[in-house]
Amino acid sequence: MTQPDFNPIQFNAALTRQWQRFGLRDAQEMTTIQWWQALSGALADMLAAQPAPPAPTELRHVNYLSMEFLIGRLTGNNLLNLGWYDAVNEALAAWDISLTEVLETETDPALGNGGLGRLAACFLDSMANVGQPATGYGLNYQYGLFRQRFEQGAQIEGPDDWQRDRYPWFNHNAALNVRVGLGGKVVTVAGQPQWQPAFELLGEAWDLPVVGYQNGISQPLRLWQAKHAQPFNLSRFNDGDFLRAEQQGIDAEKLTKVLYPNDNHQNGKKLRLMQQYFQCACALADILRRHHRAGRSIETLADHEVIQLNDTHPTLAIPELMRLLLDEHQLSWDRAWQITQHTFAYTNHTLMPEALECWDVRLVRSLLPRHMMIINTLNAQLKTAVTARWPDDEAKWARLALVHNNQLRMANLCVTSGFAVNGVAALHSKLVVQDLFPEYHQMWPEKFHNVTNGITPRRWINQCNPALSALITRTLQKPWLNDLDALQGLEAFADDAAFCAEYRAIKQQNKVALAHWVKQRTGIEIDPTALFDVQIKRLHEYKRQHLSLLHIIALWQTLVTDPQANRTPRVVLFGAKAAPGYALAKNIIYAINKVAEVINQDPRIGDRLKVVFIPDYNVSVAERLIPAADLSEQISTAGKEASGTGNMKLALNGALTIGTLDGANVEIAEQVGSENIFIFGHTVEQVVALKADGYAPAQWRKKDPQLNQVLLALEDGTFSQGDCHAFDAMLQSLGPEGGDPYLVLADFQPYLDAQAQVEALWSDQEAWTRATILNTARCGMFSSDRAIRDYQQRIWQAKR
Ligand code: DL6
Repeated sequence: MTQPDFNPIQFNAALTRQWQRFGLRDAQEMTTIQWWQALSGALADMLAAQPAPPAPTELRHVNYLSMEFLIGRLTGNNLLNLGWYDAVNEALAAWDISLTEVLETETDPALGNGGLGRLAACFLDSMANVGQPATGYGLNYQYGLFRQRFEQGAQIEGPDDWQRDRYPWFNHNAALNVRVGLGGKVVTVAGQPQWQPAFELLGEAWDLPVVGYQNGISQPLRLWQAKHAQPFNLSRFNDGDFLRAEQQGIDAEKLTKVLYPNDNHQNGKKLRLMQQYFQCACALADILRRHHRAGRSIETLADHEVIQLNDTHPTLAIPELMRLLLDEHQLSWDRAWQITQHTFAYTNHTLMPEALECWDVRLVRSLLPRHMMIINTLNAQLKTAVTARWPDDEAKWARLALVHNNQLRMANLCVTSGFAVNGVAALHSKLVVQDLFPEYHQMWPEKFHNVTNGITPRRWINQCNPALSALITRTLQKPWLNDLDALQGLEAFADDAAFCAEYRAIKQQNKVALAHWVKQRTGIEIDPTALFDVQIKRLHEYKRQHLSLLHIIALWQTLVTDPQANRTPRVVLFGAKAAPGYALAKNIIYAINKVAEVINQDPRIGDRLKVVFIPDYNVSVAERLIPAADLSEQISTAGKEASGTGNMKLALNGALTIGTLDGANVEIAEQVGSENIFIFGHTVEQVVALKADGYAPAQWRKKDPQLNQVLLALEDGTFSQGDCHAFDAMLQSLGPEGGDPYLVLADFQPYLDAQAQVEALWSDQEAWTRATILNTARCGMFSSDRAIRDYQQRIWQAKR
């Protein structure tokens, strides 16, 4: 099916209804923000009225459960996917309104922390695009990820009240309300356990449309919002206890108020567990409702529905489905277990021990007593299987148990209960098997898969880099946004002087545009002819933003001591938020900002080196930085980054990667060719060996005078007005006390050598441009359409 054409009459009518709702007499009276509200509301209405194409019945419906969906701005993206961008641009021009300006006023829904949430958004886009029937299930957080600003270099967090004004893309359908119980006890009724919750909440469904690329498909991202189940506790109200009656409602609404701002770290808060269960219970109720509405028996659930768990955060959907099948549908244990096992699939997104979720059993039991009973039975069942296979091996059971030392291990529950487990890049999937679940792999080898992540080319090149997109379309003369492998056709132009000149000119325009924006946003002037060196991702020690900082200081010291040094002018741009409770990460941000202050004001340096930390990094900021980047920093310690997806976005847009053999960098290197990427550093095996030999960072410092000089400058107050303790947290982690767990010092010299290779290639602009074109041409496999097809073939639609 194709997307219906834009209908200007319908659009005008829908738009008129919008400005009339604002109480205005004419469209001309709208402010720019009102234009965005009205335009988005009108488009949402038009979409809702569009007939849905019939869903392919042979495909299982994918229910994508994720606590995070980092969707970014919707209006421009939806206009492009609908194919209505130009027509709306013209329609608005008739009112003398600039569509670009209107789109700039849009809030950026930050309902996620980073990679995991953004991946979920890319996957929804691709499922709509390839015609995979799907519903995304998440939470409608009233406050998204905190807003970040810097005060004297330090990160300060503020609330992100993103839907203070009505969010026009939401469609609320009260008919989808769900009741969710919590707490209470389990009683026996007619010999069967029955849960009597202590209280109930209401789940309201707030849908956002996910629009396929010009194919007429729109599927929901259904975000649940908690409300009190009754407006008041009427008996208390009648007793005159008005405030306490109101309180009941206020507490319920707390549940979906905020997104927990942690990435790769779990902090075990009760409210978070309540959020997780609330999301799962709402989603499960909705899935079963849809299944029954289609006139299907509960027995056939797994034939029609698959539930993909985006990491372990929605694990409670497993015991919830078991509870529904056992207690509400009276299925036998064995049948309920069989259906459950055929329904769930689990994606692992991290190997970091601190991110592997475990919950205190007492807490789980107090909130979900029936679920805990079910989990205990599953644990006993698993113990029988494990002890049959490894008799008398207590250590094995200690690793494999679902419940151990009063801790409920969510990943173990996911692997045991689902039909598939996957990692998110080839290396990561290998380590998932090797380091995380070797015994489970021995028990059920057929469950384990790799699906390398991907990114949607609709947002990550077509929307964010329209000039490059247009050049590609003109050059290839065939559709490529739905078939990213077609980019290979660009290889033939890598030596075509006219094409190279155009490609380079587009990068240059994007850099000039970014430089203007950086000046507006930070007051810092940057030279658009310098090499733009970009590191954008969450702030985490394993991602090693501080390794880049050490390189910056080394560069500055070289330029100061040898003003004639022939070094490439460079602008280093960072974008990153640190979890508010992660003191060390915040100290790294502080250190970067303080170093930047000194370097940017050093008259000896001028434009040869500038450092900019862009505040409040989010999807929209990424859309500006990525098309303008020359160098993409992907420098995590090998074995720590599950995949990365920023690496794919940057390579697709013609930035060359400097990176370790980690996550999807490995596959990027295979695709683009070793001569078009700068790989450095210790490999996974070397990291393991170094640590086994008793890695001592002090020795690395001692044998490397340049490294010592760099660290001394951080220690002696050079960058902190004489304060020798300003960067203690970061420096201690790199020294004997902290033990440098991410091998920053061991990778320092290899990183500097790789940076020297970057400069050498940069000095030959033709060779550089050729390499960047080959990166674009060879990134086809990183389309999330390919990732979704892999999920379909290997997991969701695989023969059972
Ligand atoms: O798979 C998406 C994304 C990967 O690209 C990153 O490498 C990985 O760090 C990230 N993982 C998380 C983990 N959060 N939890 N749990 O965000 O997933």
